[in-house]
Amino acid sequence: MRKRSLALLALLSSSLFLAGCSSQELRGFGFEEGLSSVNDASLGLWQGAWITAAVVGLITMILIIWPIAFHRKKNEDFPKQTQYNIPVEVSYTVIPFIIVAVIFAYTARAQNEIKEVTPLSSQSEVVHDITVNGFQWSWQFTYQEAGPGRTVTGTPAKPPTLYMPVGEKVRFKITASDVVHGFWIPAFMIQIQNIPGVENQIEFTAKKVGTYPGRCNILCGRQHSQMLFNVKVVSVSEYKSYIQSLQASEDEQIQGANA
Ligand SMILES: [Cu+2]
Repeated sequence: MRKRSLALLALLSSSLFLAGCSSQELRGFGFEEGLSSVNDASLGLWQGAWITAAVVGLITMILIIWPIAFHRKKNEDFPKQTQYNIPVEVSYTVIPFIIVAVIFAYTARAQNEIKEVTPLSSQSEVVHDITVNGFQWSWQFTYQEAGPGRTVTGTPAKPPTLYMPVGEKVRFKITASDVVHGFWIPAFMIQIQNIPGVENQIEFTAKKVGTYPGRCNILCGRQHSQMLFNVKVVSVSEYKSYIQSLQASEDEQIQGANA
């Protein structure tokens, strides 16, 4: 028995090791802390939900294993039959209700924080505007600061790069040309649907310089898996010079790979 549990432990730890999880990712259950404002709002909820699930799972497992181990058939006597146990029935109704209510409250709080968008009229803080349009089979990024027509368009062969200034808010307008797509930056814990004829909005701040993969996460057709892009979080001055390079560009339609 002890050998088996040791083997199980070795298997578990090696699988975590092989999965390439850093200690920080392990703590964040697969996500790194402090990468974006959305990630700040969601990570606690994500960790809390997993811990709750683990505790509930453990208690359930004990409740199953305990009677199997200690209340096996002992003799041929017909066991005592019990009907209705009001305290047990009340507790298994009330406890899950409390768990769901607590998770719901934290979810609603995080969601309100994530959905908050600075009004267009607000002059008090720097907010950049980028439109993200999904189409079969890539992405178009339009930076309002670069002026009209300066759209970066990707292709499956040349996935586009989305530039974001570190530490400054970006207000995204999310649209689609044909079918529903899903703008997804896994590391930032962000997912919002691109819906034809609808303009969704999300605003967030990237907090750490680096390059992060982006994907489409709504099955949108044959080449859905090729709808990739990169998010490049750069310093504010680098972002400005990128916008200037877009303005200086001769082409109306800028290929994603140039970006
Ligand atoms: Cu798509």
